Amino acid sequence: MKIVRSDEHRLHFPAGELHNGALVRPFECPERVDYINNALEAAGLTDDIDAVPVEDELLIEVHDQGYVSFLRSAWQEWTALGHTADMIPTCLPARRMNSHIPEHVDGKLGYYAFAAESAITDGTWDAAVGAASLARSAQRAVSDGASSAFALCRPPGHHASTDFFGGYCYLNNAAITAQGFRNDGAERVAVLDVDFHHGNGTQDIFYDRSDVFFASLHGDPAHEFPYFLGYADETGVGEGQGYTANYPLLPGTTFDVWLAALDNALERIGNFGPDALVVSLGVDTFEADPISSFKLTSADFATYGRRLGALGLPTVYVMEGGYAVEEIGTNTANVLTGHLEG
Ligand code: 5XA
Ligand code: ZN
Repeated sequence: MKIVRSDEHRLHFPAGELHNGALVRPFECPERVDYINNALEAAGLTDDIDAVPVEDELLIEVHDQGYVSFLRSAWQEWTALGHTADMIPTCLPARRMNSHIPEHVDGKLGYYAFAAESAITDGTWDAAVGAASLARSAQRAVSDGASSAFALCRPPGHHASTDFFGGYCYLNNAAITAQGFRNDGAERVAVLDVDFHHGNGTQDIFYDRSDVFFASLHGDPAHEFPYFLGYADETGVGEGQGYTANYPLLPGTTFDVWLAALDNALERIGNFGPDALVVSLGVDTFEADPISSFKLTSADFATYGRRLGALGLPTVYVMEGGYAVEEIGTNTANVLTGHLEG
């Protein structure tokens, strides 16, 4: 399995995250990557390849041009006003309030956000493009013949849609991977999202398309972030009708229930017949994750990794969430080694 990683992620580390009404140290922190790197080393997953920069053309195939321009220049616009603290959106459009894009940077910040826990800092754009570049590089390696690759993306991406950020996500690395596969010749691509949280951004980006099948297993949005998308009755629209499959699962879900949902999703993916698979790999389904509620053990990650590997599809794993930092490496490496055994 090819591994793609870099240090650019360190450029992004907001001073605080709004969590349960308090400004706390962000759960999505740089040492997550350190723990994963250590575990990859211990597991012998060291077949590294160099990253190449993601093309602007691909970014704006997946994302809105105005949104990308905003992210690129947000920090400069903000600091030009004399602000020194991180950018946290405080005025977001509610129903019937988004017909105009404001000119003031604070207004644009709210317009392009859907959640307020995710700040923009000096290094956010460079780190986000760095993560997207890892995803694109992993996909290129697989399109060029590698059987599988892992992109150690940080910040994660699956909550970012065409034109909004939130849930620690700015650019949608999994969507960039899927679109990259399409551009490099794959007719059909499946995206499987196994993060604890619904991949609302990825779903939204491909919702009206029949060339990208999206399946997600996640905490029921009636009870869990991102609350407003990820319900079972969301199945696609227009050409995309039937190409989205959601498996909302109750808080406290154990591995047997989770695995039954996975098997159903894998059957749907098999019927779709993809040329490539993108896995949004969040390991916040772990029993000790501090912001999630599923009950998977470390051994369970290897079990389901074997199921994914047994599909025999060209596969790119894209890192998403996981906040039990001392176990994040083991859990991630377990999926990847499971895949290679599968
Ligand atoms: O997959 N998404 C996450 O892990 C981020 C959840 C943020 C909740 N405020
Ligand atoms: Zn998550």
